[in-house]
Amino acid sequence: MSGSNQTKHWQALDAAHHIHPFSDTAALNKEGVRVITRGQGVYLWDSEGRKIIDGMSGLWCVQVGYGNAELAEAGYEALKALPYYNHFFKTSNPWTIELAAKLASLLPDGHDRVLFANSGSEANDTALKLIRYYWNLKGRVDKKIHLSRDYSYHGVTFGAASLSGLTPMHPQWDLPLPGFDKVPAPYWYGAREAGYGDIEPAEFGLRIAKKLEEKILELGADRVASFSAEPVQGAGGVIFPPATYWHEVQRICAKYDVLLHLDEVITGFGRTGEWFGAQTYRIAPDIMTMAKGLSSGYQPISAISLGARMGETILNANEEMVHGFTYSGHPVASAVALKNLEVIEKDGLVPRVRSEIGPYFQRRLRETFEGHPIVGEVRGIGLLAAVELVRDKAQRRFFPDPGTIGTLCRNYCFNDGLVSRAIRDTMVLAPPLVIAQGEVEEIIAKLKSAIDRTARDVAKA
Ligand code: PXG
Repeated sequence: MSGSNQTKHWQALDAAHHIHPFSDTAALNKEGVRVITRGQGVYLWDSEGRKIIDGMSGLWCVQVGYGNAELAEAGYEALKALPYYNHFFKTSNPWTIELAAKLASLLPDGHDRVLFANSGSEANDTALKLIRYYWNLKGRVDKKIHLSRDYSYHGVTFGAASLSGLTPMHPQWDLPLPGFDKVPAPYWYGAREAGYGDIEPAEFGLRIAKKLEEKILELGADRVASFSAEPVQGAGGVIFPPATYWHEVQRICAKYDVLLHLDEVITGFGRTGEWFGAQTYRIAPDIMTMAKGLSSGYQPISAISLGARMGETILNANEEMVHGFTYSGHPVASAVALKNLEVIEKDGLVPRVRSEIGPYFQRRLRETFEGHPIVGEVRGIGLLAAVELVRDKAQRRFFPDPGTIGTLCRNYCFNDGLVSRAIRDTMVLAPPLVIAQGEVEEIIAKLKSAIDRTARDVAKA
């Protein structure tokens, strides 16, 4: 079959049999999907042979880039030796044991114990269950409410979607479940439109943290089990908290005995220039969840780590913990994740993001876009960045009908061979940690061309 006929064949089969996540599949079927067949480094190729630069590391996960032979070989070796076994029957396997120990050496102080699952959503549901279990073991059986933030993304299973603050995730499924409540996000750029006036970031950080305290007092501290948050909010718009925020949030959680659950699914494994966002923002969580970059997305695997307080309580419960998946600590996924952590360490990817490519990426984005007439803000840290498109730069006013302009710009990027994400009207980048300077320049040039074309369309409208 010729390339083009092959593509049409796959598109027809996909349209006939495959329902896509977060898509209007019927509308997509009319357009035809793009079939991705190969990846190497920061590049992808589709079935028509078109080369695409991936500014998103897949879905914020391919830390070491595509086509890493060491990870592939580690997976193959484990597949040959032990393609499957579980941890239920008083058993373990070498790869999962080594992975747990390696993680414990990298995680924040006190996080010596981990459980495994297969996705970020499963990790977050597991975390919610462990939080409930902890309070039940402590006899604090009224502590049942899980707090989280507007614009947060924690996954799609019943618990994780209930925890998520992106409201479009709820109505189709009658969510959130009872026992979930939200507080505002520390989204400083949106503060003026949200009615906070001309507030400085430091003051805004404290004001938003105070909203958490007010919510705890409103519900009653004896009923609030936990506060869940991403160190930097990813899928909700790449929202970086003001410098004052995390210190105050931790003071409040400690004061009212509310467990702090940190969702490091996007921020983990070098994205912000430290192993974890917890280190970048000096956060000491009670429980942490991670996925994505744990295996660079090469295998589905996630983890939940317990700080000393939860770890000791749960370990000393003297009863069976009735939880676990068939694939918890899968040998092949563990082998690949372990090799991934070794590669990140051996190739110095975390210090590279902290002091070389991260600062370069951030500086070039600011130089290129800060003066642009439709760019309101360029924000970022490490290899995570957002370029917010706005109608009125001086007044920090957004475009009407959020998402329209962002989608237009995203389509220009895509047609020009750049994968970027539009979240409402914010263009988002999170490239692989192995990206070279020349590749950063390629992403920036393509994004600039897309934003210029978007600005021309806006001017014409
Ligand atoms: N927590 C965070 C912070 C995430 O970003 C999850 C949990 C859930 O992980 P799983 O593995 O269950 O998908 C995520 C996932 C997007 C996008 O469009 C983001 C995610 C997933 C899919 C799409 O930005 N993040």
